[in-house]
Amino acid sequence: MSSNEGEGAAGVSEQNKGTWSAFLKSIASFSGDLSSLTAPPFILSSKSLVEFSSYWAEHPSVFVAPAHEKDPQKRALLVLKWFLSTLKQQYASRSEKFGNEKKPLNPFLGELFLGKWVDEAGTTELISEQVSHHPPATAYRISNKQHGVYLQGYNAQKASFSRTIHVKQIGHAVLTIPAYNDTYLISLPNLHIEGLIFGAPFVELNDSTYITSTSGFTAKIDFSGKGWLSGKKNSFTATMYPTGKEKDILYTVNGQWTKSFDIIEGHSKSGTVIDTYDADAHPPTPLTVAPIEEQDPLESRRAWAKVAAGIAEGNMEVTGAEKTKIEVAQRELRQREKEEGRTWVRRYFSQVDSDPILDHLGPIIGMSPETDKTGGIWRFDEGKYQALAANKQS
Ligand code: HC3
Repeated sequence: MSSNEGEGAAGVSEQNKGTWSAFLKSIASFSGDLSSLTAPPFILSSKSLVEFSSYWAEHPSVFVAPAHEKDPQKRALLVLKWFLSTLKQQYASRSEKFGNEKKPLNPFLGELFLGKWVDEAGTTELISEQVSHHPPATAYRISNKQHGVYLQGYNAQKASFSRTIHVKQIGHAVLTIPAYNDTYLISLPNLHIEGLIFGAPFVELNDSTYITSTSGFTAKIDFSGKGWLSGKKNSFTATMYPTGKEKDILYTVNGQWTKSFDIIEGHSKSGTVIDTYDADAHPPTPLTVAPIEEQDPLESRRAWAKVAAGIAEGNMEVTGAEKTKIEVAQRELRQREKEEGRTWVRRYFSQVDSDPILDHLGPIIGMSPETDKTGGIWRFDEGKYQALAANKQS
């Protein structure tokens, strides 16, 4: 495990030290679904994993910026810039000052997280739905109709243990800008947990991730962290090149995804810095969600309200009892569906057998659908969405 800049800042209290070391021992042989990982009560979060889809667009202006760039090469660069800007929210916002990454709630099948961001970019809408329970998979669609930018995707995780928890992300995201007939296929970074031994867990990204577009550009992002002797935590280097010509570097982007990064035209050594992104200068726009009492019973914060209250009070009896109620109700629902020969109807998404985007762009970045690990290929169903909207109006 490499050293941790935040180590010691959080840590486990004297009283919890025994439980924490028992937990560390128990995960040494862990592999598979993160949902089956049993964590000590003090490391439980009241936030469900279905909420995590919101991290993709907490800076709506950066999200919609590519729609205003006519040049396809510069547009692809703005997509890369937006993707990099999301990483701090996705992977570090829950443990900003010190390692404090907690175990999120496991969403139940059909769980929803709905909201919108309203700011200078207009209205950006979020729809997130748990589309599969075994294996767990979450799908989402984020849209800004005013600017014509649409993102959708789904993800699942597989975990293994070797000195720490390693998480492989399965799934992908697809960004479309219909005005230019542009589609970008985005792969998801693998990660591992650092600071576990100090009781101050935080996420570090590893390996590489890609964005490739129908307009003919590919970006490769290589992640690295702080090693024993060198390097800074949360570091990356990205290069963008015409698809298939990895050596013809158009742009290099490097820096720390939690802090700032430089965008360089050409190679990092010979090129000029043309833009800099500083995460601190871009506070996120808060997501608006309906008040709990107005939410649908399947909406995450309403469904988990009693569990969340138990966690907030540190009352593990209430937390456990309320969690069990949800799990039992879910098991009964599945049993009834089985008896009646039905399956759960996803509200906003549908399963598809294949997807032309994946077929076309997937091979460029070595991606093929792993349907056994995500319960299928999931796509936003505009028909379902329109029918729901029409129903609401009548
Ligand atoms: C691994 C993770 C759950 C999955 C989280 C994902 C991959 C979900 C999709 C989002 O778009 C991106 C994302 C960000 C963070 C990932 C979480 C970090 C920690 C959590 C584990 C299940 C918790 C492990 C337990 C412990 C002890 C570290 O708290």
